[in-house]
Amino acid sequence: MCFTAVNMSQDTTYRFSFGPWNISEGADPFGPEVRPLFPHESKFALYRPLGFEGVQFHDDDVVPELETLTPDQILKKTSEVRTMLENQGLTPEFVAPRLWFPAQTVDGAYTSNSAIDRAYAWDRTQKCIDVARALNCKAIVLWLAREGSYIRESKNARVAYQRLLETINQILQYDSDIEIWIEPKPNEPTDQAYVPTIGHAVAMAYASNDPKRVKGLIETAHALLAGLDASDEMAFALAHNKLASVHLNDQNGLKYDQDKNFGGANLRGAFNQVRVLEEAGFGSKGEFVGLDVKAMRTQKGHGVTAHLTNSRSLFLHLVDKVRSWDRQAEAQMIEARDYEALELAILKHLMGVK
Ligand code: GLO
Ligand code: MG
Repeated sequence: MCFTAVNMSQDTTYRFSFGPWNISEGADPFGPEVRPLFPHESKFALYRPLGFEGVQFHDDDVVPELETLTPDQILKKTSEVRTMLENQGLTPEFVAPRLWFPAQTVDGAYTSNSAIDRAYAWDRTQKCIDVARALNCKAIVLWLAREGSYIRESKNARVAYQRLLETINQILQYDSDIEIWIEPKPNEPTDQAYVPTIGHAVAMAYASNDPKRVKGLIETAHALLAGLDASDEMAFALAHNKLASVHLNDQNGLKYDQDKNFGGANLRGAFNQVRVLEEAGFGSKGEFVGLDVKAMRTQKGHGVTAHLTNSRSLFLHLVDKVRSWDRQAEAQMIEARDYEALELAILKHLMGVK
């Protein structure tokens, strides 16, 4: 295990990404869409003008209804999307198998109690990797949505973790280049999810047959739902060289996964995430700053994107705040162990008052 040396600050020009699901029509579990349909294919033309160059995909965002298609049909559709991305100057950041929709994954995918359903999950994962490779995309994301339980007694958690590790090793063997980025989340849709934190994900990486190809994607809201500080979670992954991407957003307390605008609930928490990323040189190896934000249902429009551009610009304002933060004064306050002064200085810096 090696910890990377501290790499204080940088002049990274950040590149941003999001997934097409972040432009939505406002449906929630209690009500239907409230905005006119904005077709998937029209979303890609918005990326560059909005300041984004990375696209995050689910497998069926690339190839709709991929289950009903032959391998040749899947490849044909994928190559059309690849050409479209090239024409638009966009990079596919990752492809994630959407393993939470199909009937076969009601009780989980890789950790389902049903061998037939686990076989389905593996088949779908292979298809997802094939799509990623054909898109020239180097990573798949595992958001382990239904790998967990509604009641503890329904599954053997030890066996479930073994099954997850077997799947990770199978993926590594199936494709000798692909990286696996695990996106931890502690709950929702299940009551208790396996791999709830980045610590669990990093442990899985080290236990795998090729640790350097297994990394993590940290979402702010998911860390907060686990009762943890998102910037500390990011710092942990960065210390292990395992932060492949982020899903920046925000969360107001312990409730459903809100995907609020970055900094919308806790500006200081957002500042600290940016500070940790900046200090570690995140982005300098081509990593994207990903956003996983949901537009408010109240927002009017057709193809609503203000939540994306606002979160991106908030991030960039906070980069300025990190870069203009007086490090000498900080060092003196830390040296004097005057954390009262340090806290006030940070709050005033964020408010822009002297
Ligand atoms: C849900 C997740 C989800 C994933 C996406 C990519 O809570 O955050 O949005 O990020 O499906 O795997
Ligand atoms: Mg996410």
